[in-house]
Amino acid sequence: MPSSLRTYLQDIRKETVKIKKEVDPKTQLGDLVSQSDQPLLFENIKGYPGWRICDLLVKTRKTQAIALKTVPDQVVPELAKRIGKGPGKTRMLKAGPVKAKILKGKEADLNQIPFCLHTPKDGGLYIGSGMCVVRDPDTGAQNVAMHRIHIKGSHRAALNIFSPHTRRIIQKCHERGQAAPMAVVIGHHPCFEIATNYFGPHDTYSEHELAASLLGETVDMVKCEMSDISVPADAEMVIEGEIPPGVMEDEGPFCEFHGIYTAGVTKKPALDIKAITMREDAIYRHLNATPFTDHQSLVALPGEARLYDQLKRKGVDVRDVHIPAWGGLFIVIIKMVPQVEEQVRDVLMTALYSPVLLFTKIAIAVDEDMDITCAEDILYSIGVRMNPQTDIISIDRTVGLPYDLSCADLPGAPPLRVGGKLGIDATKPSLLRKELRSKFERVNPRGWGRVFLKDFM
Ligand SMILES: [Mn+2]
Repeated sequence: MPSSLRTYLQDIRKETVKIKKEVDPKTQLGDLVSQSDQPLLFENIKGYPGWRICDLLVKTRKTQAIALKTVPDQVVPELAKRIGKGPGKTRMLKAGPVKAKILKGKEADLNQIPFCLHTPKDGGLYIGSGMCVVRDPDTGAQNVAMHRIHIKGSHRAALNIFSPHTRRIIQKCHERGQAAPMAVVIGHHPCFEIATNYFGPHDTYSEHELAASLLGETVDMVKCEMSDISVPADAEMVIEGEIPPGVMEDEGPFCEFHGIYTAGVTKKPALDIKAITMREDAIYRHLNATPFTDHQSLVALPGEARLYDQLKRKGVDVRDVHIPAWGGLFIVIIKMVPQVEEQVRDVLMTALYSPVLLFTKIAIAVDEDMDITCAEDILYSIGVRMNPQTDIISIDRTVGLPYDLSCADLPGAPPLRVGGKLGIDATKPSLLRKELRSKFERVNPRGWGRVFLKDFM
């Protein structure tokens, strides 16, 4: 059976909390999602009989490991290896599960899908989980990226397009005076969502072929109803539309990845809905855009893997890389064994200016005995192993990140800001200073790793 959202929900069934009580997608669901670490499956959606909604599919290393069929501390090395393989195989089929229902024209009404309100001050209902596919009119190459989609009516939405790849393709269509077709794929195996958040170069293949590499299987594709775009056959649903040249809609406000509203209401390209295809009993994959949800982990994962790869290539004994949701995506943590002290400073500088990361302001290096996903271990390392006199790199007056409201506007040059960078070496003394290094070994209690409280309860 090909991998899909359904095979994945089966894989994570022991981790998943099933909610049978009725939940209102407009007033309750967003809040409930923000309260869980475990995957959630809502089975009773107010106003949408028969629908199910899932979220938090890859919030933790545990579920990410299930998605990639590995163990939690190998998620990043394994993902780096698979991205490094490049494209996998896809094949075109005539039909697939996503074509069980085909709705066109008036029937392609967005109101029938249980879209959710993410936060109370959002400008309206939003799709956060849409994998938006466009096709280059010159080369036929496809690009896939996630953009937030503001529902503006039964057949209209507004798009906030972050991906330069997608923007270029839409512009090409518009320069010819044509509308740009777009297919919004919702709900598939998380490997598709991880691949969709990859933003590195991929001139000869699309993110769907990258997903095939992450999955290690051939991905089945089908043609769209209203355009030449091809989409994964085993997705839950596809919303087909087109972006007409010069038509704009009010978009926002919407909660950003770092948990604040930054942009307010702005004019963004409109998406006119032409068709919806879906499975007979489609499950809506929601992606709540609040802090500490899949919103951050999906953006972080490809960057974590690519920085790991970049450091490995420089000869660093790097063990893991993490961009924690609880750092607003502005902090990157590197787990490594330092050969010499100076190497850590090089690693911190590399991380702070790495082209594979989107938002880095602070880089922290910790040693191989720390749990990189545990905030307590990170703070322990900073508290016990870092000397502020020698272990900090602070660079002031650099260009700040556009979304970082802690940095002042650069007058006359918005959205640029005046910012800075911070590197923290919280590793133990390097391998060169063996004796001193051994003094920093954390003391564990007797029986550590052998006796477990749960066995005594
Ligand atoms: Mn791309």
